[in-house]
Amino acid sequence: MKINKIIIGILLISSCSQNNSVNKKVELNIEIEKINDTLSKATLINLTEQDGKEINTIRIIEGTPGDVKAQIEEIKNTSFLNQNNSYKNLNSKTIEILLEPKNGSLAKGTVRFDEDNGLVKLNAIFSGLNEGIHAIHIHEKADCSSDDAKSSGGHWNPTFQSHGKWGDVNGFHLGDIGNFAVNSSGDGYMVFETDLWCLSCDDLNKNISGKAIIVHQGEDDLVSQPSGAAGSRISCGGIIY
Ligand SMILES: [Cu+2]
Ligand SMILES: [Zn+2]
Repeated sequence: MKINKIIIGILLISSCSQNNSVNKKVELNIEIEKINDTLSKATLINLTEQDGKEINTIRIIEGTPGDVKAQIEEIKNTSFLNQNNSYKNLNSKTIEILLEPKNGSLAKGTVRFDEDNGLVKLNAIFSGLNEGIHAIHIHEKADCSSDDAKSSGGHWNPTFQSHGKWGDVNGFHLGDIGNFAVNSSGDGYMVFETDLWCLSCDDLNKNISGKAIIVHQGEDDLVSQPSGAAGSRISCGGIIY
């Protein structure tokens, strides 16, 4: 019997935990084998890491190719939503992270990063915010565990510049993405791209993996030090690639 084995991908979910354990890591490896024209088999190996301990669970799914695919999709979606934070596709260097409300807010968001040819694109949508202008930054640590999100540290600033407007000749933090507008329904979006970032590369001055996206209650004035006087942190998500 001929078996075509295809490794379709790895799902990595990293969660800024809301309980005591920090940086819980979940990695889901999926292998799909075509047993014959009507039967497929998927092996799911789920690696979780909590408080330094690694736990492996293995699950086998067999059925028609359609069934197997549907079940995998469901598992991926459930993991993604429940574990709340990131989805990684190894092939396309894409990561999608969910921002969780902080400081008693209802502010949520989904931020997607795509890296291609040295360019990182950010596409983000937000909901549950107050109408108006809100700051968005990359902060130093992918740790959203505290209620005020201060666990994520200050602005990510590997090049030791002053806070400022992105691209300013007098300097700016590499986390100074800027501001976005929110409409009367509480929704907003942000599109941004730069070649000054990378997803999980060796250049510490570019690597945004391990940092956090923070959305603020107020507007970044692009001048005040050290962080633009943007007010409290209302939404947070760890960038774990
Ligand atoms: Cu900030
Ligand atoms: Zn800054």
